[in-house]
Amino acid sequence: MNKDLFKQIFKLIKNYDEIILARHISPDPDAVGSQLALRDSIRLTFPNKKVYAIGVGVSKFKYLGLMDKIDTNSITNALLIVLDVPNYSRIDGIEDISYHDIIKIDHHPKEDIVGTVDFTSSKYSSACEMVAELLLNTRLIINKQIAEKLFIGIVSDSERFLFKNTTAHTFEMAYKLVAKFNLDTFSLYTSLYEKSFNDYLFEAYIINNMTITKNNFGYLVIDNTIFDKLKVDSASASIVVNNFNFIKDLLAWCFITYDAKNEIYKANIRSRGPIINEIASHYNGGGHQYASGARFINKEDIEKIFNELDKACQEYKEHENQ
Ligand SMILES: [Mn+2]
Repeated sequence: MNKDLFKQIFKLIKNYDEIILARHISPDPDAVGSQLALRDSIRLTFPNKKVYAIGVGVSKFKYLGLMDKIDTNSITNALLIVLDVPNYSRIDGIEDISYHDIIKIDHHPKEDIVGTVDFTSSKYSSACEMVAELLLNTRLIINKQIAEKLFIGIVSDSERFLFKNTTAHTFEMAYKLVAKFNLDTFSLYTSLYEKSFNDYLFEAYIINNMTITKNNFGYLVIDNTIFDKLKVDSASASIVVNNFNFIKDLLAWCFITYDAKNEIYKANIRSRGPIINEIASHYNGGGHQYASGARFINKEDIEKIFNELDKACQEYKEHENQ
């Protein structure tokens, strides 16, 4: 356990009167859950501090709580806590914030953010698993609502404990949150997983249109008209990509959407074997070894990224067969 590190984190939080918590753009339940759980815990533990969660609010995660609106000019000497994000370019909303120290809490491979106190480790399934460990081992207070946010983040980022990032420690944190705070897991799963029938039709569209190569790489450039037709959010692609994890015929898969407003292609990539974040990094992306994303402007890059991923599947299979 990271006793010394936790002491340092607690001390730094204690020393600041203004604290800003931030996480990555295009947030997921782990990003929002870890950000708001830690915010609420600091507020409970230190009622006199000014503590704010920044970044764009997402209506589908309203059940986790709301972001704060702040007057950035009033912030003069803040501590910045960044969660679930390894690089400055992907932090949501800190452009106008001046801060002194940084606490970083993240489970992605290390990139350019280095915290004054740095809790970075890819051994954790989620930022929420890290915050749970922090809160359970310091004087930072947890209540039931905070425990719920952390549980949701852990469940979401480990895909219900199915992903390779799930460890005994992941289960231990989930167990402690559920047991200590008597969490109603069924209702939490409903908030997290309830979908419309059209969301399933969107999944069916992907199944019906995906191409699978002889190397077991699956790919699809999603036709934008499908989003209007089914009235689903284009961000759905980044959620449904997780649902293809136990298909025997797939080793890795990539779905591309085109964001017409920002004139950018977005790739969602998952893998059950080949390491993909290295490839994603060639296309202005990154993430985890088996779960990555990329964003690029040139249409020609679609074929290039597909080819690289297909080749990674081929190499993986050759290696497996040796
Ligand atoms: Mn995460």
